[in-house]
Amino acid sequence: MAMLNFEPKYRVRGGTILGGDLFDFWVGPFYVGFFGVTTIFFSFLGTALILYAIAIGPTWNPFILSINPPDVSYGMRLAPLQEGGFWQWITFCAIGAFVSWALRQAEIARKLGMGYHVPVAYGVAVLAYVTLVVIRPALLGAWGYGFPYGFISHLDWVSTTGYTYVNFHYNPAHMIAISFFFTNCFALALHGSLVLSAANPKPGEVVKGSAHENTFFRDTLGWSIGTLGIHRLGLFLAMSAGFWSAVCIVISGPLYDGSWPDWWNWWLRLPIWSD
Ligand code: 07D
Ligand code: 07D
Repeated sequence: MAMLNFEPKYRVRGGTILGGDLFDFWVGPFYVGFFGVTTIFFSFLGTALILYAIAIGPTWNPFILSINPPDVSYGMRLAPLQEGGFWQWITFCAIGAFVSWALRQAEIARKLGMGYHVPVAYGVAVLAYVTLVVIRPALLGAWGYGFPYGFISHLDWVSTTGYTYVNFHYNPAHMIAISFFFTNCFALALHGSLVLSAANPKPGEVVKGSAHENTFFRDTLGWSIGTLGIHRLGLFLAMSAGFWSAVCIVISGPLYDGSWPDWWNWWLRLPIWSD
């Protein structure tokens, strides 16, 4: 596998988090490392379990197949494989693979002397997943509250869970999460379009840089967030979207199990306008 010209300089052994120099090597362009090995282990085992569970199940139809969590009557106990046990072991492997992947990112960042921004950002997605399949089910007392693994069945779960609280749009943390998702999309559209407009001109025209980009925004709005600033903002918006998503679902049930529209009655009861 050909190396890019800067790679030999950076691909040096040492600085691992775990495993010393045992797996401190590269296969083609991929760094292996201890956590690369655990990622492969958990993802292969998890995928094999998914395929086996589907194979002995009723259908391969992607619109119907679903690997379901155990019935709530099992509480937090282990269930037989075909009654939710597959879901439990697949969840175990998924968390093993996602955490291994985050640690592999951290190890590579450490070896290169970089910040840990990437694993921290990815960690928020993992937190959202763990909230859905471990933290909230544990707080409610049963694995059965986790979401099923199927293309359509997990959408049904979102819908059913949403309607359990009458109208999920009234969940204030859901509002905050959605606003962060929308703002994140808006920021990336502005950033992507700005960089392309400056750095990717028509053939024969001069490539422009951050001076042009900053001037564009200062001319338009009177202020530019700057080249580093836009990336800080993007990271903040994206992590906040995932974080508030985890909050919106973990409070639904464990903290508040009424109807979300009713939750807003405190607003109507404020002394300023209520008799
Ligand atoms: C583009 C990065 C690439 C990742 C992709 C996903 C798999 C699953 C499954 C063999 C943005 C790869 C998919 C490896 C293979 C089997 C059984 C990320 C990008 C392309 N969902 N969801 C999808 C997952 C939840 C919801 C699509 C995963 C929650 C809604 C895909 C998880 C809730 C809609 C998918 C997860 C929820 C989807 C596209 C985990 C709230 C859609 C995903 C591990 C978060 C959309 C048919 C995408 C769709 C969709 C995967 C969790 C809601 C199959 C892996 C329970 C409302 N989800 N999802 O582009 O078309 O993500 O569904 O938590 O409308 Mg989902
Ligand atoms: C959980 C994914 C983690 C993924 C990981 C990586 C692989 C490997 C390999 C590609 C969090 C997986 C990687 C498998 C792939 C290769 C090679 C991401 C996760 C670790 N909602 N709602 C949200 C909106 C309604 C409801 C979140 C909008 C209805 C419930 C977000 C609308 C009702 C839940 C959101 C809307 C309802 C949510 C999802 C509009 C249904 C949740 C994003 C416009 C009737 C979920 C933590 C997220 C949540 C959630 C948006 C409508 C119910 C803020 C825009 C009114 C029950 N909704 N929603 O969390 O918060 O991503 O989950 O109508 O549980 Mg909602």
